[in-house]
Amino acid sequence: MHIHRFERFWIGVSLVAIAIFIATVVIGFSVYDLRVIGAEKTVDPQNLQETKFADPGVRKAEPGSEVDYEVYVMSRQFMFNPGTAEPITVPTDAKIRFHITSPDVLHGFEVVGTNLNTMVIPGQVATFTTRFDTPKTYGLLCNEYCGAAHHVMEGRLKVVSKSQFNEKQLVQ
Ligand SMILES: [Cu+2]
Repeated sequence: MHIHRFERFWIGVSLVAIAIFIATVVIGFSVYDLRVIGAEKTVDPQNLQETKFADPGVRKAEPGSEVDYEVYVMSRQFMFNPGTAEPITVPTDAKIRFHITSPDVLHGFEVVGTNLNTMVIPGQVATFTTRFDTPKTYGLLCNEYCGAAHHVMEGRLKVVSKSQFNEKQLVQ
């Protein structure tokens, strides 16, 4: 069978492109510590008032927990609560677990300049655990189109030193 050399060329290009796509996934997971955000926890997005998302914010983890603080964030059109009106404030050198959900539509939650980035799907709780070594204020971005004011949906994550962190501001 004769294959025209241009056709052969473009078949080659598409095979290389497919190989690159597969390689980005494999390298991302093996070298850059990419993880699939766990969607093992589900909630009823109509009934979040019965969950900890009714009173979102930073909480001290239960005694015996593997983390130090738990952060509950509600992503809604078009704000992060907390995050937008007031920053999410967490200390350095602590294991922090984020739980993020949405009562309305699909959002994104990206901590700018880090690899912390998740989709926020109504009915599912996106969870990830992290630790910050140095005090710094990060931007938060919604990176999934969520409606007319999506482009203004942003917030701040403030990492303060352990000594400056005021536990009185925690959600009880
Ligand atoms: Cu958005």
